[in-house]
Amino acid sequence: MTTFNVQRTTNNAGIPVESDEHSLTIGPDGPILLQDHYLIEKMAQFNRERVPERVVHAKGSGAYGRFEVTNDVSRFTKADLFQPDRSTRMLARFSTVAGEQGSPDTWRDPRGFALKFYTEHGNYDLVGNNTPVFFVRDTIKFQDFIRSQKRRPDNGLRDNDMQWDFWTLSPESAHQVTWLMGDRGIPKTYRHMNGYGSHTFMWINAAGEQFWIKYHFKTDQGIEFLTQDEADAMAGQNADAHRQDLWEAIERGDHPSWTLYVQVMPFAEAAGYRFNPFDLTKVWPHGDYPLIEVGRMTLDTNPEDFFVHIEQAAFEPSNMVPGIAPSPDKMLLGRLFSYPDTHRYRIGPNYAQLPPNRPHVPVHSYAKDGPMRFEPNRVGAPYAPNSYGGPAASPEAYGDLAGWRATGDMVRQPYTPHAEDDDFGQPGTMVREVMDDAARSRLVSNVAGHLSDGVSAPVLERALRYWRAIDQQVGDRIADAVKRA
Ligand code: HDE
Repeated sequence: MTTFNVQRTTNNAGIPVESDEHSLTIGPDGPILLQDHYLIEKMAQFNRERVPERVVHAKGSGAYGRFEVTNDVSRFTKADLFQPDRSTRMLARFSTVAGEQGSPDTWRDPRGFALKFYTEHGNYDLVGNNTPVFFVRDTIKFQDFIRSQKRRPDNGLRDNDMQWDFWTLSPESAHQVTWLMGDRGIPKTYRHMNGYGSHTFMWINAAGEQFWIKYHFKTDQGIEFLTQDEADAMAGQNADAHRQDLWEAIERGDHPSWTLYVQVMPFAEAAGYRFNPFDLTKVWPHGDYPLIEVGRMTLDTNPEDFFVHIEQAAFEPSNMVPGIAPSPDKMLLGRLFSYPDTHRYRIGPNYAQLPPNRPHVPVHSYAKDGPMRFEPNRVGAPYAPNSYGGPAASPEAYGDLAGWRATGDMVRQPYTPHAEDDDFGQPGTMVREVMDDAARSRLVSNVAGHLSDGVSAPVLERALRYWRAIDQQVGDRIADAVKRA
């Protein structure tokens, strides 16, 4: 019997292969034979190596880690992962939004901050960004917004005119655009940015009481950013700078961490609050709802295989566990459908069985069959209810209240107005009170640079009005800078 002291190549069926280097031919110079099934397997497999890239957030990086509770918030939620002393394994993926797989990590863009917690009650996915707000407040505008950020159909180029055209025709974008054009629009690395759940969510405690909450993950590495010039230079030098930074930090044992805080609004206060607390273009002032510490997330393990664990990772805001529920945010409600749908298309209907997506608790689902299914359906009978010991639902895990009360006619309308709903108030405050002089000057220069590059006269005029509505002075300075450019 032969004993091997090195591992031997096999084909995908585990059969030893004859050669890694030579195709099967008639004589050394003759034609290649169809019966070289190993060669054919290699070529066919290669042709199928790519799955479609994510339509947004295509370029990303990720790692596994843990989430540890440091403060007792059980009075607000019964969610398993937030109970005192719990430690839960998790996966994080950070990304840019508009760029493709190979695009530079340092393009100005929001960054995705997608988290999957493998809790005792199944997977909890919190699919946020590094900003607490978003460009639009109704799901039906998202596809148009993204098309204005992506490439033109005719020449395949990105186009500042499309971006400003959409933004200035959608004034609800002002808060997110101000954020994007400021220092936070290009983090120094993925480790040096905060993460936000962005939407308002509902928490439910063991007594069935409901709360509205917002998540804030504050980086323990400190917030740092790149200037436009630094980012432009880095895009040429190392398009994967952020991917490399995250990987190398974890490899050398410098595990990045974030402290999680929540803002909590008592359920009944939402109705009378001065602006709509479910509007994704608004933040809740910390003076009204202070940050309450919850725990710490630490990334400690790089993926063994980037494609398997990061490319095939499927985050879905609809993965909520008992103790956590949606709010009436129209963006969140749309996302509950969109993500599982994109996963079925991108990586197949059985995506939940893939290593990064499968829960760490047993699955007793009646779902069965479909392409690439590899877990047997083990529920006794393929239907419910059944008399053969199949699993039964757990209404007690959720309590009587499924959500909130809603009545009214079927309409297509904006949210009911609140006293302070205006689109320019919060970005104005950000420009005047959060930014210092230097940050304001960088904002002016970033916006002027963008507006001086391919924006048509009518769109430019609207953009200057938009900035003057955010802040008259900043708007005037942008107008001057554009004139000088
Ligand atoms: Fe996403 N978004 N999104 N998004 N999003 C996707 O799902 C979508 C929104 C976010 O690392 C897609 O798996 C709609 C807000 C992250 O794998 C897609 C709306 C926030 C990621 C999708 C939004 C996000 C995605 C594309 C409007 C922050 C990357 C691939 C209601 C709170 C996740 C995929 C990862 C990815 C749809 C708006 C964050 C198409 C319809 C707001 C971090 O399903």
